[in-house]
Amino acid sequence: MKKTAVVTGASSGIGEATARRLAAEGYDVVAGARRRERLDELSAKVPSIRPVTLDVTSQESVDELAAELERCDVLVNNAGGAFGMESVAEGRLDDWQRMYDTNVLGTLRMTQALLPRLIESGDGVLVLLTSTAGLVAYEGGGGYVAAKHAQSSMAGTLRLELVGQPVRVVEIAPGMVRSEGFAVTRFRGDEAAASRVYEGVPDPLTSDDVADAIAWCVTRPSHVNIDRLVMRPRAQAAQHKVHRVSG
Ligand code: 8X3
Repeated sequence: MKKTAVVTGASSGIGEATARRLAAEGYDVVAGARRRERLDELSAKVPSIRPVTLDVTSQESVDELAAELERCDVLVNNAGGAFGMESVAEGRLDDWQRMYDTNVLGTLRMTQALLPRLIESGDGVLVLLTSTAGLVAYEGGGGYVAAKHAQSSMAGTLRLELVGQPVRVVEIAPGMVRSEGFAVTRFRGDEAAASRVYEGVPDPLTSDDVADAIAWCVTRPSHVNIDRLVMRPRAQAAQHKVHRVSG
């Protein structure tokens, strides 16, 4: 029987790329997201991807998905994102709440709901998509930096708590990824501000690069746990050290 991978936030960007890649690796993929029509398009192109309407901020929605799953070998907690670039002093409470609810509590809801299935599989892999924002702070990072640090520490805690169980806990922490939507959402729809993030940067990472890393981690032999994989484009040596070429 084919293994099943569940990917959240699978309607675009890293989630969509991961769903496609895991399908290519031979998994039955359950692709969850709120934007159902995009998932339906994806599934029409890749039949081993099953679309499921999912809102990780809703316990009911998460429970519904868990109830109809026959098995789960891999869970990729990808849903999340950044809202706003204000300083902490100017940060909006509702943005911080939303970032916490999607990135942190979304991962918690999905993990709690599917952990029994991952254990049952006898060789489960739990993937948490964090960010380099989960490792260092930066100005304007605000609630995103806070949420990603929380998610990153959740990965560490889970690994300790699950030792002895047949589940690996893998944290993927990408730096600059030019993925559909991420920066636009962060800048509240301001496309110009969003594209300045990547201006002059030769080859930021792509969603496919991150999907490739996820696929590599989950397809290692079952005794090999990649605790944390930090990845950046060659042009980004550190959060603040980005090489840009002009015009
Ligand atoms: C996104 C990377 O540098 O914008 O997760 O925080 S960064």
